[in-house]
Amino acid sequence: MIKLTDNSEGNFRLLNLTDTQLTAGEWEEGNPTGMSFRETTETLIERVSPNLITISGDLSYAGDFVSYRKYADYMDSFKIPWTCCFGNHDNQDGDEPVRQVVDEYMKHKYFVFEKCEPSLGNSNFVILIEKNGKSSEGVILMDTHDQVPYRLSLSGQNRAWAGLTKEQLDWYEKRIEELEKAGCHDSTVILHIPIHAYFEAAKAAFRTDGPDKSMTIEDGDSAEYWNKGYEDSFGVYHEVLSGYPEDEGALALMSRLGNTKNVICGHDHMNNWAVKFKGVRLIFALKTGLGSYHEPALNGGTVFEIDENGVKSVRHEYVDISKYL
Ligand SMILES: [Mn+2]
Repeated sequence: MIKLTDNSEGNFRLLNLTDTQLTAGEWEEGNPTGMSFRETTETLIERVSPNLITISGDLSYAGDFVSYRKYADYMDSFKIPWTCCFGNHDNQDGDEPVRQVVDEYMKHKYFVFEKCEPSLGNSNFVILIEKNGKSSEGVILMDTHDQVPYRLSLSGQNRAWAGLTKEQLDWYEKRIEELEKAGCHDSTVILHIPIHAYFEAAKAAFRTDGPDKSMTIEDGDSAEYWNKGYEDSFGVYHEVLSGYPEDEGALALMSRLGNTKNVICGHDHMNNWAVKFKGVRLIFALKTGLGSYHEPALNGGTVFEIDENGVKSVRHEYVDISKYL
């Protein structure tokens, strides 16, 4: 467990970025995709003054070492602790290229990371935030891998998006025990591919049976848009959910242990809804920059305000990058 200490008066702010998917060429001067990412990141850092920046996967594409190195040099230049979990694109060529990236990143002064048992994947670790002498928040990063073989489904596919394994859920349970022992009763899980409960949460909170392209950000902010009991949700649902097709049991475990109150994932670039479901707020991170497929209005980052007792609030911070379109 890594500890981050903050003794300032205000909140500890965690800024999450996601699905930047930058190639080496997009880091070149004048490239609009790279510039949209940099302007978004710099605007958010100035606006939010984060104490920690997390990236919920898909930084680049496996094997694009030039891009990964430029990324780390860039993030380190802000002199703010930063970290990431890996997404399906980071993992798409197996473990070896990801491990090379980790070794390179660990040479960077502000990169916060702890290697894990290799069978769990490449990014499973905990950051404990200590605020004014109190263990206030556990930030648990977990690796959701890439794809796994899956029985032939009706759609004719024999692969599915991967998710958390049984071994990772056992690991998670032990980490929660450690957090509780340290006096920390609030945690946030950061991963790339949504856990299965997102499917159930969408069914419960939305009136539509699937994505609603006509839904606006303002609709999401309005209590009337949501089903009864889900009025404090926000964000939009513009894309069919993609995750492991069966329940891995993650939400049941989180609910039973009662420590994790927030889960944030990336992966779907055009969903950024946040729905509190069975005691846990399930959040799709707001995408950062124009890398890969995107909806230009859905750009920015997600901010967690944290005090001595854990996460007080979560919001998306939108940044206008229409000039790069
Ligand atoms: Mn992605």
